[in-house]
Amino acid sequence: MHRTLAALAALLSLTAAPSWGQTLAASLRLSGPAGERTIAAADLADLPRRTLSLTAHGETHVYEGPTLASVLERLDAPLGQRLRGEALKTFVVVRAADGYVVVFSLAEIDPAMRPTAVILADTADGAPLSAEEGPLRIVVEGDARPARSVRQVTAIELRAP
Ligand SMILES: Nc1nc2c(c(=O)[nH]1)N[C@H]1C(S)=C(S)[C@@H](COP(=O)(O)O)O[C@H]1N2
Ligand SMILES: [Mo]
Repeated sequence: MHRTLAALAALLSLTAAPSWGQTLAASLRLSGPAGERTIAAADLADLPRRTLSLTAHGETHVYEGPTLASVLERLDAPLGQRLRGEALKTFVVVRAADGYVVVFSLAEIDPAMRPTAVILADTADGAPLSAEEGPLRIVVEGDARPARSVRQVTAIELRAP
């Protein structure tokens, strides 16, 4: 390709790839007993947000995003007073673009059950997450190691054994 054309193509591909916060550059697959759906940035925008700091490999950053509990409410997860009896076997599978998978029990995530939060972060230190890390990252408060803080989240599944 002609050099000028190649430069123009590169510029166009850059401008055609807006970040998560701007348009539907990425989406999240949510599934539960009622079925599966894909949600976009706009669907997360009005959920209650929290900030959490996470230290990994000697670096600490402040992440912000909707609580995972509020995202799971969109799947009609049995939280709060509904999280009793049979509902306590419910678990949450978080999948990432690189094949990494982490499981939480719903009880670990419910703010009515545990004092520590789990968020689905879309920013770090006030800026959208990088492609290596986001556009969405789980951040778990209170873990001694950051291993469950899943980068590049692609899917969240609500399941029971
Ligand atoms: N998608 C994905 N998320 C992941 C991992 C991974 O391999 N893939 N590794 C985990 C582990 S073991 C650690 S220690 C932290 C590292 O976070 P950092 O990349 O911000 O340093 O990410 C966690 N989240
Ligand atoms: Mo790790």
